[in-house]
Amino acid sequence: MKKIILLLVGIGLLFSCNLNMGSDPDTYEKSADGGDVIDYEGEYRTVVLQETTGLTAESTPEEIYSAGTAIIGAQNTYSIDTVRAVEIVEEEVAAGEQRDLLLHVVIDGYTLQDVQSAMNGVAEDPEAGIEAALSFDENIDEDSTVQLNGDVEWTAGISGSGLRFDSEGEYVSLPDSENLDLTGEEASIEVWIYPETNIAAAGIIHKGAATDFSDESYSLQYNSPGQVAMIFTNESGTATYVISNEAALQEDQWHHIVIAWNMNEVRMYIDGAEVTQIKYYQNGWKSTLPANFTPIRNSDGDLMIGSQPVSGYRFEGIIDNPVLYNRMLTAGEAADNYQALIN
Ligand SMILES: [Ca+2]
Ligand SMILES: [Ca+2]
Ligand SMILES: [Ca+2]
Repeated sequence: MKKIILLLVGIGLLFSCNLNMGSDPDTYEKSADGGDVIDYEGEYRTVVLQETTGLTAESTPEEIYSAGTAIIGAQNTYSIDTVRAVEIVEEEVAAGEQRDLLLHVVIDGYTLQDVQSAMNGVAEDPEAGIEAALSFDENIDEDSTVQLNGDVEWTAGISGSGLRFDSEGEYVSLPDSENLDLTGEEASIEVWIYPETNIAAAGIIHKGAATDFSDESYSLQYNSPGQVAMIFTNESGTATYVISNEAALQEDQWHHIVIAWNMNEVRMYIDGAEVTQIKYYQNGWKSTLPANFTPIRNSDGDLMIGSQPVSGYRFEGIIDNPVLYNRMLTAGEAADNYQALIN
């Protein structure tokens, strides 16, 4: 392998490079003319090996992302351009998923969330208040916690790819976890849907898997066909329906839905605009939101995307980018997130 040896002659240049490297100049060999010889590429290879020897098929997204960012840092320190960096990573790291992801971090600027999505099908981002985000942009590993049930198809989404549901028994499931419970004092659900046929009671994002709904804790779904509803089941097991009373969603186009709530209020945003005509149901129709609609009870049931757990209550069309937040999205965020992808 050809090595690049840089001869540093000028003191000023040497000084500035050593500053960049943060290393002790005495550790470098002396060249024939007395100047330091710094084997940038050798140093860089050492870092690549140090950062990647521990990586295995069992490594977490955090470990792989951390190695990737360390490799980028070393790339800058040793002035290795990206083309050369990729060659060196390919020479020093065995081929496989870990190397592919490292290269995505180095070349494509993958974030930790991107690596989580690629490995697990689901990402979290505590700083953004995101408990779970599913981009549906990567083929999901069979050993992922995200399971595709039935003949769910990959198709074009609102951003990258999405998933298409078109018959009974097709849904995505994730096992129960604290991230999915949304039992805190505020939360939001955001999702893009492209309905092809509006079906009454179509399940979009449903927490709970029991066919008698005994473990349902929340359900974003249709009420009548194309009529968006959110159902909260509180700790006493009482269900409150919050239903859009505006026109049904049009078929064969993308719609952005945000449901945001705290202990006192629920706000529903469709296609970036707040829904102002809402009706409520809790053991009968109510003119206002019942005060006891939350806290949401904690369910052990799976999260289901694309269907409720009974036949007939399935969504028909494409779903993309569902996100669960542990905070209320604002009206501005709902509008911005809609505008960011609709055109
Ligand atoms: Ca997507
Ligand atoms: Ca299908
Ligand atoms: Ca739970």
